[in-house]
Amino acid sequence: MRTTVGIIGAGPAGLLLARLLHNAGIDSVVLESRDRAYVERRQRAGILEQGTVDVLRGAGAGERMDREGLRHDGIELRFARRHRVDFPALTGGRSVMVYAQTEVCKDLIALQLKEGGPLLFETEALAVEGADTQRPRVRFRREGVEDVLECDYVVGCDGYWGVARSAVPDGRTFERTYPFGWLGILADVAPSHDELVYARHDRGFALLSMRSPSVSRLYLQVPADTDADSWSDERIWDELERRFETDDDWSLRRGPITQKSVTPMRSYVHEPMRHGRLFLAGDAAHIVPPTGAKGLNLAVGDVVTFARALTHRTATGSEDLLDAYSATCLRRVWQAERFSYDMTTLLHTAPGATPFEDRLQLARLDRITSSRAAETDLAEAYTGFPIG
Ligand code: FAS
Ligand code: PHB
Repeated sequence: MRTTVGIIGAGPAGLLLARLLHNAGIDSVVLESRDRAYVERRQRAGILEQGTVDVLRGAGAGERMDREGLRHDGIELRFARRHRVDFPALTGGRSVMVYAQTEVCKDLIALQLKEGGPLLFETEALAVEGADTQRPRVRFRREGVEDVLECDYVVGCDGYWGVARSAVPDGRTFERTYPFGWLGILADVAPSHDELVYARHDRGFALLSMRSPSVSRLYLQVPADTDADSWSDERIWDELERRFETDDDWSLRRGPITQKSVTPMRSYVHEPMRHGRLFLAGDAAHIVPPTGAKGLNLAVGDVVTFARALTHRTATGSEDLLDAYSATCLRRVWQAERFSYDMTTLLHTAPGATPFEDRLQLARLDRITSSRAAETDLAEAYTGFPIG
């Protein structure tokens, strides 16, 4: 098999890249180890930055998002008091969209199968070979048979556990793991608030998010080694109620929990994001804790940067933007790592934290909610750093 761009992984990074290349008239083949149903059902991100919304619209993949997505102009920070952060007022009009990663993937898969290049599910990439040659190859297994995909470029969009990163020699990694995780639930109940609520509480962090006007998505900070099934539904609702408690008449609606799982928390960056004709994008190169809602949006930034660079090379013969790919992406990645780390340490109670550290957290929250400059910094970061 031969193509211009071999894409490993059909998560949001791989699927959007195939779409952007298709729109630029550049061939690609996507290899995905799981089946379609799994990829479309895998619960992950829920918030799209303004920039991501613009990219999906520009790629012709925004129709259902605009019909079913929920535009949000703010979030609430809740800590002993309630404070709304007004995004458009602080950022000159920017907002975010509540539209789940599952739905973004469904839309891109449907488009790819309708008008894009080959998208091969249940096809596992085994290795990337010859990345430092003009003809990199992806060795893969499909229906038990090994084969090779010959390419001009390979883009590893295969997530943190994928194979592409191991084909980048002498990389440097930067990592921070957190002694807690998120117990996340999906519940068939109307969200108890019309915007996301980030709650800092002495008992731990809690997040109220949503998937639609009838489906809530909520998260609780729990010890990293927590087994989701060890928490009864009642205990989850009781704990959420305590962490979101206010001194006004706000109340949390309860409903049937349809899914629960624990997500570990990690900050991770691999440098460089390129080796020869192999490029890394998304979680294959970097992981952020979900507190800043940046994971999916960073992946979008990487593939937009790659598609622009290859389109530029195809049109002009210049490798400049391809050569700048890693540095361009890493500048944005480190800003998102910083913001996600700040939000995580601001809102989670670390085991063994001293009363002094608790006071510092509250002082930081007091500063953000009483200084326009500090609040603007958060609003700009949350609605998204510029791509490329
Ligand atoms: P993905 O991991 O989404 O996709 C990689 C794809 O590559 C997968 O489909 C995988 O099956 C495939 N693959 C792997 N190895 C392969 C191989 N050898 N051959 C072929 N295919 C292969 N972000 C938020 O903002 N909010 C959240 O609440 C949130 N929750 C998350 C929960 C979890 C458990 C995880 C892991 C991440 C979460 N994230 C969240 C971050 C998430 O949104 C990621 O940033 C996003 O999925 C990154 O997209 P991709 O880079 O495309 O990687
Ligand atoms: C989600 O809706 O899944 C979500 C929203 C905001 C976050 C993390 C997750 O910061």
